[in-house]
Amino acid sequence: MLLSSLNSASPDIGDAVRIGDVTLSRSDIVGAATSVAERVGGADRVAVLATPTVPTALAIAGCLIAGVPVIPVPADVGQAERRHILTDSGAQAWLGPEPDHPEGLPHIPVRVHARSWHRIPEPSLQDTALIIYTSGTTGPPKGVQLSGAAIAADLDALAQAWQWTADDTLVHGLPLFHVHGLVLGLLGSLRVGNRFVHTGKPTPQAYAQACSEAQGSLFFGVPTVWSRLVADQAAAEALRPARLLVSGSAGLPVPVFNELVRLTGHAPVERYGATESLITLSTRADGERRPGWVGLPLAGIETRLVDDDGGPVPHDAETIGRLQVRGPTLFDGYLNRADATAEAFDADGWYRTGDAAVIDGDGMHRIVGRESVDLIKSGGYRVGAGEIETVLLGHPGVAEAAVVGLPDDDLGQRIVAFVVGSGAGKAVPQELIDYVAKELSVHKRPREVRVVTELPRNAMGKVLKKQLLSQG
Ligand code: MLC
Ligand code: AMP
Repeated sequence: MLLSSLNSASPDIGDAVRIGDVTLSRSDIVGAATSVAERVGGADRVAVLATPTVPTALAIAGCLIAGVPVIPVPADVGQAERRHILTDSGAQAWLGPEPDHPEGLPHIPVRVHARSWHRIPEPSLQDTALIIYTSGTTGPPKGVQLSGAAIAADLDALAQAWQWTADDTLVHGLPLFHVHGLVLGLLGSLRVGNRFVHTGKPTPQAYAQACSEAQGSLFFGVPTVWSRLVADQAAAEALRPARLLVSGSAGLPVPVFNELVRLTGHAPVERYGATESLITLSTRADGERRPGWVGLPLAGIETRLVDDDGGPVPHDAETIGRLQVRGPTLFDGYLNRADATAEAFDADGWYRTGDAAVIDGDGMHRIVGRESVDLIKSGGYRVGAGEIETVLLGHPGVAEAAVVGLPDDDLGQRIVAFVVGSGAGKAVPQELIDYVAKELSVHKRPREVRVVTELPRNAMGKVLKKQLLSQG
């Protein structure tokens, strides 16, 4: 059973899940999620507008109990991205939080106070549990199909690496539509059986409060969350009683690591992964936590570094190679995209992560960058330059567009669009930012638009993005 703490043998606890100011006991979750499962049991696929709320948690838990694949839709999704996700996934209904724009699909509300105690036959763990949409370098986001078995294997390996037990209280304020907040945070808690607190937003004050008032022990954050925390000395010091701080989704800057040690007394655990592979590398609760390094493979995971010709790369902590991973946590392909799936794997089942890394003689890994400049990580969100460029080109004021991620102290990378205006309309930076926020997701909006007279191009007409990056 994927959400094993929801089995009938588990003791009840009064505050198993707290999201915002709503608290549910374990029996509340079992009863309400089973009621959801009974109502959606016949569906092939449903979408959930994944706001950080109790209806989202119950909708997703209910689908997992029923064996109905669920598509978590970003809470801040815009219209073009929403239409793409719904059409591509074939979702039959919205379950849980009501969308402003249902796009013609029926909406099934979650009844938070409904209770059912029926035993529903357990779905096979081999079946697709979640389809999470994630950006590539070009084109619209792709649906990553994750089985219950992959999720279970990952959560069990993480529990081992972090000494994560039912005695923990896990705290985070991350979105519930990506791996970090949803799979690790919410589903991890429902598997391990620990208390789960979602703070709504991942602010320093909310984390400090959850540590003192809810006795939070295990805290998750993307690097932006940790850098904002260390900028607030009182909030950071309030995390001293915690057991473990975990960072992931993007590289944690070494100065932030050092400030966390100084202010909270905790050397953070850093872990690495992707939607397609789930988390594959981590430092350990009982092992070395080295600033700038993401640790060792989790139980059951193999990694390797290859050069441009596919040959081996020495593990000397210096020679950079392309990182590939293999193991039970990998996805089952992109939905409707056999071409992209074939490109992602080699013949022996190694997943090409697209990240460049080094490995030292002890097997410790350091991520040094991405192979493509067109995949941007901003605030821990993965954003494809191509999808933003396509949207910008659909605006009447834009003739040409090139999007890059420039270094940013707060967000890691800041999405910057260089545009050439067209005669047909006017390219007004704020208007273009709002346009992207409305079409894609609010978090994919460029933070800055620079209107230029021409884009640097090579003789073939290809935009020289490295030249744009140097204008950071
Ligand atoms: C601003 N806003 C706009 C807007 N400009 N709204 C509409 N149109 C515009 N033009 C509003 C937003 O709606 C929001 O409102 C507010 O401004 C701030 O939004 P933001 O700028 O996006 O928030 P910010 O504070 O910068 O967010 C930082 C952050 C966030 C760290 C909280 O980036 C975040 O949650 N990141 C986590 C990403 C994550 O979980 N990634 C994991 C991927 S899985 P309001 O008031 O409604 O908020 C993965 C695997 C792994 O990577 O390894 O983990
Ligand atoms: P996503 O699919 O959103 O999970 O993004 C996956 C990508 O995030 C990876 O391919 C990496 O580029 C990046 N990533 C995740 N964790 C880390 C980390 N700890 N350090 C550096 N990059 C990371």
